[in-house]
Amino acid sequence: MASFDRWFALCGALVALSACGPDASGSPTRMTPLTGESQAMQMSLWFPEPPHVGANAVEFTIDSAEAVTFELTTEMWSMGHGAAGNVNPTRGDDGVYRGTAVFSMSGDWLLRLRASSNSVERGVFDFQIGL
Ligand SMILES: [Cu+2]
Repeated sequence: MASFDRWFALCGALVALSACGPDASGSPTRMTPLTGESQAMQMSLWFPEPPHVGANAVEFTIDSAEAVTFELTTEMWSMGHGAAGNVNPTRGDDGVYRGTAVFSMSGDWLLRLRASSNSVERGVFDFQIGL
């Protein structure tokens, strides 16, 4: 379960985020949401499966009922590259946004979600992901 050890270490390094780890049901794949904050909007983000090298499903909710669009990018800033194949999240009928984040190698990544509504920038949510 080395991947879980790394996941918990990552959570410890995140600042001002809520508790990380499996939910109360003990499910090994559903993580307690992380929380990002940007201007007047709050985001709760989680990975249905522990983050890994390759394509990762990303899910989140926001506390806004208005139409918000998101651009999802991934960046390995230490090496100055991103990854191809990210899929911008779209909002499902259940209110949950779902997208895909690609991490093309192990190391530290930045997952960035840039929010806009009606072509007006609403803020940027950054999550540090260690693989
Ligand atoms: Cu790299």
